[in-house]
Order: sequence, then C-alpha cells, then structure tokens
Amino acid sequence: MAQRPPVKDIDEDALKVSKPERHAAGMKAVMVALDRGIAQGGVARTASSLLRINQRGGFDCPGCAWPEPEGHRKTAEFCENGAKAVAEENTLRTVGPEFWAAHSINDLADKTEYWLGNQGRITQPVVIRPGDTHYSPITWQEAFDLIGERIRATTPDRCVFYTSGRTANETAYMYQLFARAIGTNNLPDCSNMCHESSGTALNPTIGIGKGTVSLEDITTAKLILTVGQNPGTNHPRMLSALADCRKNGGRVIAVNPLPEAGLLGFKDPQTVEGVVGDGTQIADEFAQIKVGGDLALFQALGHLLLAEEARNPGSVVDRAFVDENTEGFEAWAEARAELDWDVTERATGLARVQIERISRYLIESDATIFCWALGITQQPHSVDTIKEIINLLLVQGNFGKPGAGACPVRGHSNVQGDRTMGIWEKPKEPLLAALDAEFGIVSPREWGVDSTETVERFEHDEVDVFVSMGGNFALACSDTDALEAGMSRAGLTVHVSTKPNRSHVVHGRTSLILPTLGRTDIDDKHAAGAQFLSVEDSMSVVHSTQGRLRPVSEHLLAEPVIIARMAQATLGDDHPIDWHAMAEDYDVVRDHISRTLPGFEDFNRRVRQRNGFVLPNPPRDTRSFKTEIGKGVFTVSPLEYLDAPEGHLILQTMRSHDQYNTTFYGLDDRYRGIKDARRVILVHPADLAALGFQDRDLADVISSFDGTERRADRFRLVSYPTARGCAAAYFPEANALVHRGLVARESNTPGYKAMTVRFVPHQAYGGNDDEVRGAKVREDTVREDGVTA
Ligand SMILES: Nc1nc2c(c(=O)[nH]1)N[C@H]1C(S)=C(S)[C@@H](COP(=O)(O)OP(=O)(O)OC[C@H]3O[C@@H](n4cnc5c(=O)[nH]c(N)nc54)[C@H](O)[C@@H]3O)O[C@H]1N2
Ligand SMILES: Nc1nc2c(c(=O)[nH]1)N[C@H]1C(S)=C(S)[C@@H](COP(=O)(O)OP(=O)(O)OC[C@H]3O[C@@H](n4cnc5c(=O)[nH]c(N)nc54)[C@H](O)[C@@H]3O)O[C@H]1N2
Ligand SMILES: [Mo]
Repeated sequence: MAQRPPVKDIDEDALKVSKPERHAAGMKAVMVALDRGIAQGGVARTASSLLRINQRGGFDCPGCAWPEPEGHRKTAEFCENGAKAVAEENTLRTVGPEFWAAHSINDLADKTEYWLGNQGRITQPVVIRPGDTHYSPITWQEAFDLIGERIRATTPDRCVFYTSGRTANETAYMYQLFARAIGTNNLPDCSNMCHESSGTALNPTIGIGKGTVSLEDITTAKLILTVGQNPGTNHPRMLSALADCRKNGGRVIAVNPLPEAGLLGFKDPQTVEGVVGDGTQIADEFAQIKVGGDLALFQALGHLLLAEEARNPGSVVDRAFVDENTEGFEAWAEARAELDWDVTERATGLARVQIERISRYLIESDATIFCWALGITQQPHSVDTIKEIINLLLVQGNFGKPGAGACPVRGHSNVQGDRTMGIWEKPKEPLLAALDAEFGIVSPREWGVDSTETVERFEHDEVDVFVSMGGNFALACSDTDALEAGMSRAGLTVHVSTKPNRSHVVHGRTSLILPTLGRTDIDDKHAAGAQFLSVEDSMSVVHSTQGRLRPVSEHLLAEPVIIARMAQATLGDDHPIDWHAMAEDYDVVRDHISRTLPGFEDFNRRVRQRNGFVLPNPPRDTRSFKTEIGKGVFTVSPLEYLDAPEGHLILQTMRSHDQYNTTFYGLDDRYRGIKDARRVILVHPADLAALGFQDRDLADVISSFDGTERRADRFRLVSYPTARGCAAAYFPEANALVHRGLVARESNTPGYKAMTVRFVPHQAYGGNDDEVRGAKVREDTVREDGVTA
C-alpha cells in the first residue's frame, strides 16, 4: 500500500544539511522563541504570555510535563520550545467561516499538517454532512443536539472517546464520567501511544504507575542515566536540572542511538555563561546504543553488579532493603548469572569495556536515577526493558531515598493527570465503585478499547461516534492509510480542537469541529466568575493553571462547558449528574474529585496553595510498594533485541526540534543540522554505502511486518552519525509504515521505534514525479559531491 504524501506546500528539495550541534539552548534559543511569538501574536501578547508561563497564578506551559521548581522561579521559567508552543496557541491568525468556504475537503486533503496548523485558531463550530464538499458553520446547540442524537441512536460500545494529554484534570474527570454515564470504557488516550509501557511495567513491580522522584532528587543524584529521550528538544528545562546535578558532583550517562545535542552539552540561557560561554557538558558518558538494545544493556549491567557483589559481598546489593522490601531477588540473580558477551555486543552495538565502565559508575553510586522516555516505551519488548530498569534500581535500594528512583519523563503537559482522573480503558474497580456511589450511576465494568484497538475498530466499521478531546488521532496513531480510510467511514466524528489538523480532513461521514479555549486563554464566561483548572506534572505535583489572554473569538467554549453540554444533550435534563453545576463552577468538579479519588482530599483548598500539592507516592514517601504482595518485585525477562535481516535497517521515528507532535512550528531540526525539510531519513554513512545508496539520494521506504509490507515514498537519505544498523525518520511522516500489529507486548503501545525497513530508489509514478507526487524537482539541487540530484 502506498501513501500519497501531501507535500505540495513543502518544498522538500529545499533540504539543507549541516553538522549536528553539540550544545542545546543558548542565546539562539531565546531569539528563536521570541521571533516565533512575535510573528504569531505580536509583541504585547507575546510578552504578556511568556511572563506567565509556569509562574504561580499563571498557566502551565502546554509544552511538556517537566515540573516547575518549588522555591525560586526565574522570570523566564520556560524554554524555546515551550515558548513556541505558546506562540502557536496565541496566534492572532484565525480560521473562520470564510476559510471553510474557500477550501473544499479535497483541497485540504492535499495540505500538510504544517500548512493546516499555520492557518490559525478556529473561531466557530463547523459541520460537514454526507455529500457536502465543505465544512460550514453550525450553532453550538445544533452541534450538541446532533451529538446527543447520534449517541442515543447507537450502542455505547460503538462510541469512542479519545483524549490527548493537554486536557486539564477537571476536564478529564468530566470526560471520563460522561463516557461511563453513557455506558462505555472506550477511553483511548495519547498515553496508550506514549508511556503506557511504563505504567504497565511499574504497576506490578513497584505498585504505582508513575515515577518516584522529585525535581530536587534530579539535582542531588549521584548518577543519572537518561535513556531513550531527547531532552534538548522535548524537555529542555530538564537540562538545567541535569546541569545542576553535575554541578553537585553527580554523573550523567546518556544512552541513545543518536548523539543528541542536549545530551552532550547545554548552554543555560538563564545564565551569563550560558549566553556567551562554551556551555556545560551534560553527559559524562555517551553510550551509542542500537535501537532496541536497551534490555540487553540492562541485563548485562545486572550481571556485572552481581559479579561485583560476589567478589566483594556487601559492596553492591542493598541487602537490608532487598530482604525486607522486595521479592524475587534470587530468581533474578540466577537468571543474570550467565552472560553471553557476543550476543550483548551484537544486541547493543556497545563495546564490552564501555558496559563495564557504566557498571562501575552504578556500583560507585548510592543514589541513582533512571530517566527514560519513548526510546524505551515504543519497542516490542518495552515492558520487559522497563522492568529490568526496576530490577537495577531495586537491587541497590534506590527507592525512597534522596537522589534516587525511577523517572519516566512524560510527554503531554497533563498526560499523567488525565490517567489519575480516570481516563483509562481498563479502569480498576475502586474508581468505578466510587463514581457509582458519588453520582448514582452504574459504570460499565467491561474494559474498553485503547488507541491501537481503536484503529482496528475503525477498520472494521465498528465506530458510530468518535469524540476527540484535543489531539490528532489520524496522524498520531499507526497505519495511517488504514486508519484514515476507516475514520472516514465512521458515522460521526467530533473534534474538540484549537487549530485545523489532518483528523478534520479525513473525518467521519458527518463531522463536527468544536473550537475551544487553550491553556493561555481566559475562561471567564461563568456566573461564578473567571475559572482556573489544574494539572499534574511528571513528578505527581498537582497545581493550578489559568490563562489570561482574550480569546481570538467570542464563540469559543471552554472544554468543561463543551463536555457538560454534550452530556446534557445526550443524557437529558433529569439525569442524576448535575452537569450544569460543574460547567458553571469548576470548584464543584473538584469537590466531586476530592470525594472519589484518593490523594485529592480537600482538593479545592490545597490546589490554591502556593505550590499546589504532591500526590501520595508510596515508594518515594515510605519505601513501600502497593503491589499484590506488598513488596517491590524483581522480574525475570528473556533477552530480546531487534535484529534487521541483511539489506534492512531498524527505523525509529522521532520529533524534530520544530514540532509539537503533529503540530509543526517550522521545518528545521536545528540541533541535528537538518533544515527546510521533513521527509528525511538519517542513516549511518557505512550503512548507506553497504545498501548501495549515497548521501541525499531519494528513496522509497518499505517496512515489513508479519509477512506484510507498508510503503512510504520520496524520503531523502541523509548521512548521519546514528548507531550502525539503525535509521531515524520523523513522526508523523513515517507513521504510514507502522503496521498496527507492531506493538509493545502487554501495553499495546505502537512500535514506532522498532520498524524493519529497506530502501528502494525512489520511483516517480507514471514517470512524472512532479505531476503525480506533487513534489517539485529542482534543477539546482546539487549534492555535496557535486552531482545534480
Ligand atoms: N518540543 C516538543 N516537546 C515535546 C514534544 C514535542 O513533540 N515537541 N512531545 C511531547 C511528548 S507527547 C512526549 S511523549 C515527549 C517525547 O520525548 P522523547 O521521548 O524525547 O521523544 P522522541 O523525539 O520520540 O525521542 C526519542 C529519543 O529516543 C531515542 N531512541 C530511539 N530508539 C531508541 C532505543 O531503542 N533506545 C534508546 N536508548 N534510545 C532510543 C531517539 O534517538 C530520541 O533521542 O516529549 C514531549 N515534549
Ligand atoms: N511514529 C510516531 N508516532 C507517534 C509518536 C512517535 O514517537 N512516533 N508519539 C506518540 C505520542 S508520545 C503521542 S503523545 C501522540 C500524540 O497524539 P495527539 O495528542 O493526538 O496529537 P497532538 O499532535 O499533540 O495534537 C495536536 C492537536 O491538538 C489540538 N489542541 C492543541 N491544544 C489544544 C487544547 O488546549 N485543547 C484542545 N481541545 N485541543 C488542542 C490542536 O487542534 C492540534 O491540532 O502521538 C503518538 N504518535
Ligand atoms: Mo507523548
């Protein structure tokens, strides 16, 4: 199956490549951030919003879920990419009725995400019905009536309620309540595609699906391993914490197939040295691992720790902790007793000496933190890999003491909070029982569908109503072609959005776009006055967030109001849940939360405290583990890694520096030296040569899985210092290559970083690349070797 890439509005042949940078941030980052803000929203709006990011009484940065410091906050407690996220939302460009009248669906189908997102904020609700060629305005009431009618006309299991992780706590709580009041647990969310593997590994081993460290721990750790993440781009404020850790004498080890700028070095733009100096080195050790080789690395480290313990009893294993607080040590130790170094080196691509050196760092440290993100969670064996991280932490007693613990670095700014609020397709009985008692409803007990299962539902025409609370499901999930085709056959799709995106274009037979307020917008159309919302960061801190900017249109509704009115239109006015009261005053929602969710007692008072409050975290607070057996659990996993057959590479997909998931701020990936293009694949020069290609060649990419192939065309191969045998492309351009069956076992997270691919020279369809593919072939594209491409 070939994907037709909508490339008309991006001239991919404008690609420029320069040397990757070694430092992240610095003055350039500040300038880029200000430029983007001013271009979108003007000087005053930019200044007003940037000064409120992550400040008390301000709004939580919609960029990422990294926490804010408790004590002193800098005037500018944001990063280049947070500022870009805010600029994107603050834009004064608008998408009103004239836009929808001017652009038919066929026209929009040819646009890239870059173009769509750049059109601006959606100003009023629109609808498209069977036979229509264009979206056209609809009143809010008509839109809600249509939704209510369609939900009532079908069965609850044929309705799906997707959430993207920007949704605030109160909103998420109302949304899951709505789904359950209708009678379904079909609550897939972006977490299914993101850190689901982390929760799946952590719950049975440490009894909580979240990280166990605080921001202070990061700065006081003796050793931090940052594995499978690119903080310079995706969590830039994490770099100041890592730099502080090093200043305090801690060591940082980066494990990544790519030499990411932020991992190697950092210039803190908040300090004078950071602006003009050479910057701080971040990683003491860079382990350039093969994609999917982490489990092999961690098992080898376990082996080396145990070998040292055998030589030097008491020097490595925290005996008291292991005996008292854990279970399963002996079985794990037995499984790690033998190690095949040939296999380890082949699986990891690392030399034995380097793995031994890393093991010594571990042995020398009495306070170790493992940080990880998607490089770990989007592999077939992700859950086992994360369980192996837990084994390494347990054996040295790295829980519930300063500077130690597990740190899954979350993505969307409230993805963790959404799960806490009950957005989960596999809810636990205590949550459902509490909802039933509080609201007098009977929540369904049958589990619902996750993201990957939703793709299958679409494919088998089993979705009558799909509601998307934010996000861009069509592009974010796997198997783009099948998903888009399936989505466009669904009965009704409802997108609660801020800006146009691809999901609006490959919509259901009837489709609604409902424009909403963003994080930075003021939410003051309530009898009870202006409202605030709350979020939970990566380290379980719950705090308030409140926008202050005047929205670009008077027709926007706040997300809680949209949910309440959907619910009223669906369930009628005599339903036991008082939706109106919640929509009018978010304190009412918080009161419900405080009575139904553990850890939220007295929510309304505590959320108004200076720094909010921290949710209970038994491993961190008391070294206790609420697992089935009440202890931390060592687990034994068989070795697994990715091995591409001859002529193939393992392809990972990742974010560029200029994107927020499916939203593109620009076309540059500055730190990696890629400019003005996105359909590129980074390949090691030796692999390129071995495969018979040259730098900048155009290729079509074929992925294979389970005897089937997927194809995505016209990518430019770029010679790049990635690990051997691996390649890297950008998300979402490469999602068409991800077979929906390629998932992490147990968590069902797509294997976005685990594809087996081969390249073939790009073939122009019908011999005319320009006409059929929509891409311009420029005469003046000259490769570095002087050959005209
Ligand atoms: N500016 C910005 N910030 C963001 C986002 C954004 O798009 N833009 N997205 C947000 C979201 S939702 C999320 S989930 C996070 C994502 O944050 P990250 O996890 O940092 O996101 P990716 O860009 O997917 O980068 C994955 C990293 O893992 C490495 N990697 C790939 N495969 C492997 C492997 O097998 N082993 C190891 N050790 N490493 C591997 C890649 O080389 C890359 O450095 O960021 C959040 N923050
Ligand atoms: N190949 C590949 N695929 C991936 C990944 C990968 O690494 N590789 N990563 C996965 C991950 S980690 C994630 S989290 C998902 C992301 O999946 P999603 O969360 O579904 O996607 P986003 O691109 O973040 O959603 C962007 C849209 O959200 C809307 N939006 C923005 N702000 C708001 C708001 O305040 N309210 C509302 N209602 N809408 C808003 C805008 O209309 C915008 O178009 O993608 C996944 N897909
Ligand atoms: Mo994510």
